[in-house]
Amino acid sequence: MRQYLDLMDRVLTSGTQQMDRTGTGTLSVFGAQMRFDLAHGFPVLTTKKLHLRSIIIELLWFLRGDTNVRWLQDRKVSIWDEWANEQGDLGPVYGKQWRDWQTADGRHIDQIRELIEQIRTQPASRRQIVSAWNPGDLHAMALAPCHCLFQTHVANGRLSLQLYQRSADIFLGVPFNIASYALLTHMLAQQCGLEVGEFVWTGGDCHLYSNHLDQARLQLTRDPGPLPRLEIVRTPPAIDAYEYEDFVLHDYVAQPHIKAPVAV
Ligand code: THF
Repeated sequence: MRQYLDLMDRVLTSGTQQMDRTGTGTLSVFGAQMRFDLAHGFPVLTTKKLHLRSIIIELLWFLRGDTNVRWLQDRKVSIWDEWANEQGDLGPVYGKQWRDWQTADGRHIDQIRELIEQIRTQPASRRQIVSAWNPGDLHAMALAPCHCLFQTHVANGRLSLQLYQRSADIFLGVPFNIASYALLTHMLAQQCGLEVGEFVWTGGDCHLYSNHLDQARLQLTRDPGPLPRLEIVRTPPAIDAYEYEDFVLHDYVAQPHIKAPVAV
């Protein structure tokens, strides 16, 4: 995860000061890319302990097509609470767009089901895309999608995935987002009978919030360790049939957690 620390260092040393939507203030650079070969280990931070349980549960929640935080709260995951209304709703965010995108002429599109179908039947297709960025629905979302589009690619029996993240909270969110999409790549590959290839992360506005700078400097004093290995202990019958217990991370050794406040 040296690449992650390099990006963090680049934002700290060459970022420009910006006032952002949340009023916190950031240092920001535009445009960055990181590549992780998933065959070489699972890309989770070792320079700060990550709460992988929240990441797994959140991804299962997206794949359920769920956009209400109750299911997360029942499983003690609170990372979406700040944005929900009194009923727990977030509006038509990721889960809705992934599993039930509604068109103007009244059709419902399950992008994840169609993606898997396409990977299985047309692996050379260059249209393996899932978009959470639905301009007609943005006004009704509690938060516009940060990780807004991904594309998959099959070569030599390996499935790779590239994410475009328009807005990247480098200290808090990005470690979650990398682990989440790496996990999704493993699940899609398993469902399609493929090995995992690369996860490519592409960021738009990459920023460090002004109240994360000391934490970032502390993290930069630490050296990354070896990556853990992800095992999925069974092959569930469908992409939305995975359970938390199906995932086992072997040899995850990380340095102590570093606390930071989330900008809402
Ligand atoms: N808003 C902001 N400002 N940053 C984000 O990363 C972000 N997201 C999602 C939506 N809005 C965002 C929410 N994802 C944490 C992690 C991810 C989140 C929100 C919060 C967080 O507080 N992490 C702590 C505690 C972890 C835990 O409770 O399990 C951490 O130290 O990692 C990015 O998609």
